[in-house]
Amino acid sequence: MDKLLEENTNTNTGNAGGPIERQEKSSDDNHAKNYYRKPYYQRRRKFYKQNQQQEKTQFKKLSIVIPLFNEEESLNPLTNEIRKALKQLEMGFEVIFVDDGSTDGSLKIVKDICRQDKRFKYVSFRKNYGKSAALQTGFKHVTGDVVVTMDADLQDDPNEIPNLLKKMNEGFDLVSGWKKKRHDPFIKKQSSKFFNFVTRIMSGIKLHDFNCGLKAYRREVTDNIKVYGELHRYMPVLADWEGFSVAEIVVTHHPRRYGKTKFGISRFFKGFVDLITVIFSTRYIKRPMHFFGFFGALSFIIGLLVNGYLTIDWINGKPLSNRPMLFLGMLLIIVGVQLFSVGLLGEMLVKSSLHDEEYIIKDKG
Ligand SMILES: Nc1nc2c(ncn2[C@@H]2O[C@H](COP(=O)(O)OP(=O)(O)O)[C@@H](O)[C@H]2O)c(=O)[nH]1
Ligand SMILES: [Mg+2]
Repeated sequence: MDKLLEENTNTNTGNAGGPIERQEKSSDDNHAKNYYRKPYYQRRRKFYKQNQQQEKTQFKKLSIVIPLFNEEESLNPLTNEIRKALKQLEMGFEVIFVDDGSTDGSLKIVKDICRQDKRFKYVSFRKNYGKSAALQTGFKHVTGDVVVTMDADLQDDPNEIPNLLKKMNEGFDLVSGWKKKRHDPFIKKQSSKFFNFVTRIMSGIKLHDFNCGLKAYRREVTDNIKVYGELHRYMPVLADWEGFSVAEIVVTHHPRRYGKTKFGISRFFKGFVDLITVIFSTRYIKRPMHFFGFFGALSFIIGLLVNGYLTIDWINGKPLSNRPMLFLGMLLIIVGVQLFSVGLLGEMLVKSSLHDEEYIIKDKG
């Protein structure tokens, strides 16, 4: 709060007392006196409120993308909660439901909602393609300049949306929710902790909760990031590595009210394979030689040293017939050469398929 206060005063240099003093003097003298009789914390609150108002205007339109799969009971309450939560937000919004081949009555309910309120839209897949596909398709249809994603199962709270946007106003490109107090089964909470720990270590990004459904993105982020497979878990990683700034805020999380979870342990482990994909595709896709070349050369050199040592022994008269190390040396040399060749091939592929538009340009003069 202090920071906000400071910023506000700074923007009004040349006006010794800051914006409030100027405003009071120019209006009513009595009012000004009363104003300064108010306790300091109340003045601060007014200051803060003014600041909030200013902050709200940074974005023009909000797009909410909601991927859903068999969530028929949750959809109507969710719609009402969103409407209620966004009333206080003085900006236009749209909601895009992405129905992913639901087999219950979800699609019908979504259609009804969209018919009654034109701010709600939907996209429906013929079959189930997965949450990442749904998000990617939702992102393609957004028209706002800020995009929020949330789950359809009422576990994410739409009242957190203004808080996400407030954090975005600080200049971040992606703000992720952190379900600090999480209402899910024990096994899920623990496996998720492990998943977050590994992702944190491997990606180097210091987030507590990578896989929170509730996230806010600048439109530029959703336009530029391709999410497929099960990569929706790694949106902050993908964004960070494309140079976007990422932050996290604590959000409330509710227990599941209706239906059941779609993410069991099996889907969870698929996520780890995806982590390797993410790391490789973001870090090394443009320079495969750095990965394959490094390990190839390392393996080749160790193999060469092992076999060199054996050769010296052989020259000194020790027979090689009972030296299993020989196989190790040969293996390391062969694997080394192969890895190196894969790196070279990769490098050739990158060179022949490089397009300018793959780099995200922030600004042009
Ligand atoms: N589009 C789409 N959404 C899905 C799929 N699986 C789950 N979801 C949605 O993703 C959100 C989170 O799923 P949920 O099962 O609650 O996962 P959990 O919160 O991790 O237990 C909910 O809105 C689901 O409807 C899917 O295959 N496709
Ligand atoms: Mg859920």
